[in-house]
Amino acid sequence: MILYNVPISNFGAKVQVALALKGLDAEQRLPPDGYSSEKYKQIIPTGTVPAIVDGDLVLSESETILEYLEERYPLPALLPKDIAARASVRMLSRFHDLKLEPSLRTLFKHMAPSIRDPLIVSEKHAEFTRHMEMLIRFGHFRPYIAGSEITFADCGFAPTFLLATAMFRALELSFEFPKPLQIWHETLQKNVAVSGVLDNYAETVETWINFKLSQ
Ligand SMILES: N[C@@H](CCC(=O)N[C@@H](CS)C(=O)NCC(=O)O)C(=O)O
Repeated sequence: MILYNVPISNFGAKVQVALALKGLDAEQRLPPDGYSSEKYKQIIPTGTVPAIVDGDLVLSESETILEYLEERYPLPALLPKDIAARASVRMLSRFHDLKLEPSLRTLFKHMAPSIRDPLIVSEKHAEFTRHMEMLIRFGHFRPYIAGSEITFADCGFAPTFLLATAMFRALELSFEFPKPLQIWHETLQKNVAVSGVLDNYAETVETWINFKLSQ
């Protein structure tokens, strides 16, 4: 399997966490000429990362990739057996992709002080905080986001919170990690597969932020 990714992508890290949890190896490649390039679109039509190629299958969209990995490589399972619990995992994971993460993504282009718009920064920080509060209300955190077992709902949130913590610190904005999330984070760190991916990702994030702050 080939995983097309760029090291700073939190959606790429989400797929890496899922691969690590399943004990799967993928050859990691950078998109030729960068994502969105014509050359890359000849391989991955959406031009986005992350994307995988597994035999004849070409797949983009992190959530679809996780669903595919779960069906193709069912063990260890990252979805619970119970139908209602599976639905909760999917809902939480989509909440990450479609609600929480996009407020952070908007801030990527405001990390460089020279082109920062303080109004957008403060709006998106408030939006992210509201979504965090929402998550605390409907997440389970016993001890994972969706319940007692690690699931693919944990895969997206872990890199995004790491990124958010570093970005808000660099922007000198408050970002309180609520208690249930602190416990969740400590539990995840004890998982060697997850912490291996997150440690590498933390280094990439730090380098990226230092570069942005110098611009
Ligand atoms: N919904 C996508 C989002 C991935 C995403 O936004 N990737 C960015 C890089 S981090 C990208 O490929 N951007 C290029 C584009 O959207 O054309 C997923 O879950 O995989």
